[in-house]
Parts: sequence; C-alpha cells; structure tokens
Amino acid sequence: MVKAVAVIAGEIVKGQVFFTQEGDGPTTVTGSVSGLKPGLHGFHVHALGDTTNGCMSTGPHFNPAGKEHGAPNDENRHAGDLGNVTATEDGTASFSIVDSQIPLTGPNSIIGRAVVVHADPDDLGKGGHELSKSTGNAGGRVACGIIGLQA
Ligand SMILES: [Cu+2]
Ligand SMILES: [Zn+2]
Repeated sequence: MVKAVAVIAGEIVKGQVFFTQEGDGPTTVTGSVSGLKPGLHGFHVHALGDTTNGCMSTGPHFNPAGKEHGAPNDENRHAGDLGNVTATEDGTASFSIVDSQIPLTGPNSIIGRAVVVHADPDDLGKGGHELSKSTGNAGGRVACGIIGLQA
C-alpha cells in the first residue's frame, strides 16, 4: 500500500487530502476541505508541485496523455480531472473518490504534483465556454496542496 497526503493551508480554505493505492489498483482519495462557499468546486490534480507563486504556479491539469478536459468517467479527460467536490452550508466538503488515472507510483505518479480546489463548479468539459475543454471553467484557484508520500 502506497500512501500520500496533501495539506491544504490557505488563509481561509484548509483541509487534508489523503491518497492510497494498493498495487496497480485504483487510487482512493479521501479528505475534507473547509472554508469554501457552499456548492460545487472543481477539484483537480495539477501538473506541478510548485507553489512559489501560490496555486498559480502549479501549472495546468495533470495531462500526461495529452487529452482534453472532461469528467472523471469520460474517456477523453485529463488524468488530473477529479470532477467536483461539494461543500455543504457550513462550507465543508468531505469526499471519497476512487480513480484509476492518478497512480502513486510509476511514470505517471502524482507524487510531487498538487491538488487544487477551485472557486467555481467544474463544467466537466460540457459548459460550452471557451475554457470548458481546458479547465472546465472552474474559476480561481482558492487553495492547493502538494502531494507528498506518507508512511
Ligand atoms: Cu484545477
Ligand atoms: Zn482537466
């Protein structure tokens, strides 16, 4: 079992995101993020673990296969496209996601990359906006954390 964690420590938005993978199986992503506005928020793995310029320097969605932005269950999606998390009235989003495109080992490992929570809903590539096919038009990057190995 390989385990990883990303600590999200924004001024208002805070949380912890845990990743586990057994062998070559899918990766399970669990955790919670607080301080959000109620509703849907785009949730992605971005390519870089660089926060020298805050979440802006984490690069685009992790996309080793060179595909378009999409929904987690789409064939044509970025590996980093984890869809949305939903914040309740108290501003906390708790989630448990199982995904096969974000391994913790091997050439497409997400270790050292970043998880990003967005201000707005991810339209999953279907919103018809000019940004739908690249970012899901999910708005600003409200918080992020670098994915690191955990014992
Ligand atoms: Cu993103
Ligand atoms: Zn994407």
